[in-house]
Amino acid sequence: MGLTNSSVGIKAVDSGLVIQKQTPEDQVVALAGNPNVGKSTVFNSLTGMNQHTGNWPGKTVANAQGYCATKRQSYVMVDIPGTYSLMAHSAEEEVARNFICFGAPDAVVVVCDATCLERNLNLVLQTLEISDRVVVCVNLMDEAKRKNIRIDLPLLSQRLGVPVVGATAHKKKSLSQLMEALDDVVSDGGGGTPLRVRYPESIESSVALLEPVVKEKCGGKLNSRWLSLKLLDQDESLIREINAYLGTAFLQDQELSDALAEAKAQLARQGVETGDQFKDRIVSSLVKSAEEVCRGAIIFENRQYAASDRRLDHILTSKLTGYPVMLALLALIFWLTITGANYPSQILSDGLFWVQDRLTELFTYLHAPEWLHGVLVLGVYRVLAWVVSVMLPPMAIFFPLFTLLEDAGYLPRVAYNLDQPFKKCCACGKQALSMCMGFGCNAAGIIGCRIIDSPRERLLAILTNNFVPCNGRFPTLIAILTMFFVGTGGGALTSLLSALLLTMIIVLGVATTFAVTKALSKTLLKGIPSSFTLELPPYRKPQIGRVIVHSIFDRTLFVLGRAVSVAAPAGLVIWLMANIVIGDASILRHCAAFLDPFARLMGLDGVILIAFILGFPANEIVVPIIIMAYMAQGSILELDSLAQMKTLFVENGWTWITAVSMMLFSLNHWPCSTTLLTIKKETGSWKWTALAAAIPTGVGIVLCVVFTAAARVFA
Ligand SMILES: Nc1nc2c(ncn2[C@@H]2O[C@H](COP(=O)(O)OP(=O)(O)OP(=O)(O)O)[C@@H](O)[C@H]2O)c(=O)[nH]1
Ligand SMILES: [Mg+2]
Repeated sequence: MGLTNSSVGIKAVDSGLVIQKQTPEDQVVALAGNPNVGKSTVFNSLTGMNQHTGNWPGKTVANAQGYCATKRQSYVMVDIPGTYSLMAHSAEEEVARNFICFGAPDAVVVVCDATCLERNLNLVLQTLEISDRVVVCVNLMDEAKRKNIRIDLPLLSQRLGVPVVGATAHKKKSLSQLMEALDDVVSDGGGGTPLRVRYPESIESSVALLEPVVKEKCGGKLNSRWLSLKLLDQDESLIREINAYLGTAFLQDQELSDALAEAKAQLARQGVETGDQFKDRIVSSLVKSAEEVCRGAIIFENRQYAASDRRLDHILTSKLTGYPVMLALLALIFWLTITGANYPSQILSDGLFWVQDRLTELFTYLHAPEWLHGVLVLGVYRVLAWVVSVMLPPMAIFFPLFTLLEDAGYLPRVAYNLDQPFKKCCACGKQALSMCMGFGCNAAGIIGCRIIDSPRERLLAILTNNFVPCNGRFPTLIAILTMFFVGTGGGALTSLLSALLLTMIIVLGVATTFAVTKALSKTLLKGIPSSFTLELPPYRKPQIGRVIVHSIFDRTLFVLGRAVSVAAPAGLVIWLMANIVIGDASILRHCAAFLDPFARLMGLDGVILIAFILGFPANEIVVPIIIMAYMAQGSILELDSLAQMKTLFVENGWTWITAVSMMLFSLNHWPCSTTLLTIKKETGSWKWTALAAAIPTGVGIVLCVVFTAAARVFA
């Protein structure tokens, strides 16, 4: 599509990884493989780390390292992005290729999908061209068994000349064979003679001509046969990397240039053009070799195994049912979240506010000064208590549910459904995936945009990611919806209404994403959409136990940690602002009064607007700030239920118009500081970062002003 990274001012993705060994004896092992075969799951099982996993291709976009050891050897494992081939096409494929080719790993584990092994062998065969120290890990053996696929691992190992082991990645025990094979490979090279693909005679003879010179010039730093093939292949980005790796003098060497010209001339004489024709022959030889390796070693006892997947796909992605099912699932998740969160929220809030009373008693007993009680208990503690009791339960329910859908393989179906509308906006269907990741955290969504190959489309996705609310904003939306539109009485019916309204808000967010994407691609980021093929991976049974444990312990604890690190200091600052009086009012009041006239135009008030501004470090603290500001001058001193919160808001002049405007602005305003820093990192440009803040803020202001004006006319 003609736009380069530099023409839209977006930074190319670099792997950003410097391998750090714990001891000099550590062996560096690359975990390579096609997308979505379980590399990160193997990595997590071996290292105890928590790389993002889920059932769709393209989650890992940058290298990550972790450590593990056997009785014989210690390792640095490197989890790299998935790639179908070492002839990289996209940014994250380049990251993978560069690490395998130039990262000098001591060994490479190629993780394969047992249910489509033949296709995975393409990468195995290409890796064998670079390194002898390879172990093939046939993962997803449980899925293969379920689908009645029998695999003769010893026969495959014999044919490939390297160890081939089976695994079921999330069962750590099943990885013991892999580690044994790895120990052998790093200690004595594995013992076998790795299979080398034979290419057509025309190519082989040119390689034979070039290889001796290449061998002499590259000083043994790279495999000379592979390097000769790549020089003939003329893959520009790879040649740039080779040049950088070997030093610029390498390609300028006269003898090498002459030999290369001669080899190309010989190819031409044999009727093979360099470029596409050359590549095609290479690829078809690889495919043929993979076929030969698999012949008789893989037996499909039931070819019909995919039929139920196809039936389900028909329901989830067809024109008639795709969208309704998508909306229904979204509403169901919200309903379960809202209903399920009610009780723990109430229990937590009762408990935490009971502790607040005891703390107050303690301060009184100790005759502590009133301001100290104010700062610590009414400031720091109360904001924390609010964040924990109101924010935590919905997140602890929403995350596992969302992750279960992701693990089962639903996300790529969403991308498939939304591909057409995104194309109509001249964007990429994969934007649906980064958008879904934004539900959890916009910063994560922005990093996820790396799966989009075209820099223009990646930028579109980055600039619009903020239109889906992250988990810092969900609970705010739920609380306001419940207070003002559904009623705080609780019960299944009220939560159903909340869930439906929340679904509508999300649909509005998605619609805004489309509108802004389209506007940008007609103006600042003009271009034609690139075509992409997103694979629909097979449905897999989600790891329910692991998902729940992971969500509760990691994500929830992460949120708690963030609450302590952001909400507590914010509580302190806000309490001070609300209680230090200058002239006739507190600092907070002065600031709020200054912003008030503008905020009123948007249907808000000065306090709400200042809460959004002070909530820049984390969206979670916006509502606590509002509460604190109102309470500093209000009559209510206890606040342990949504009903009381509503009373407080109404006392401060809130109407349904304020509530809607607040939700609109919560959905559409600047991203939090973490997200903006991530945007700066990913785009390498302050200009795009500023735009990423300006666009949603502009949209939010316009929506709020228009809505308020209209509502006041009709109300
Ligand atoms: N049933 C089963 N599921 C597995 C196994 N290994 C991985 N999975 C699931 O397969 C999905 C993909 O796993 P990941 O580890 O994210 O795959 P990846 O190769 O790192 O994917 P990318 O980073 O996107 O290339 C996840 O939903 C895993 O839970 C396995 O052995 N059996
Ligand atoms: Mg991964």
